[in-house]
Amino acid sequence: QDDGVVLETARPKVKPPKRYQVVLLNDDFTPMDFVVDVLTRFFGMDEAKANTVMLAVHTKGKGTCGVYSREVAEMKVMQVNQYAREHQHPLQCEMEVV
Ligand code: NFA
Repeated sequence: QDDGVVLETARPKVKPPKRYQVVLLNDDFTPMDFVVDVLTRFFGMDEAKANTVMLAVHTKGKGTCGVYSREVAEMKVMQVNQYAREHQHPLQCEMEVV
């Protein structure tokens, strides 16, 4: 009888969505406090985590802020770069597929 069960065939064309790392690049001019502000404001980090990530970017040249869907990663990159320009800092944010 009709019990509401629908049998579906597998559709192997459906791929898992790609994930994107949002990365921050080091520069010689952006103040450390501003980078910590960015990391708490846009990436939901607490002060301690933001400090650790900021120092990692400062010493290694680059660092991951988080991993997101393409849409969310694009939005974070836009927001961070706009915020940095508004405050006249050269801080650069990019995304790369993981
Ligand atoms: N290198 C910057 C400074 O010494 C700080 C910084 C850290 C900038 C992380 C950008 C990213 N003021």
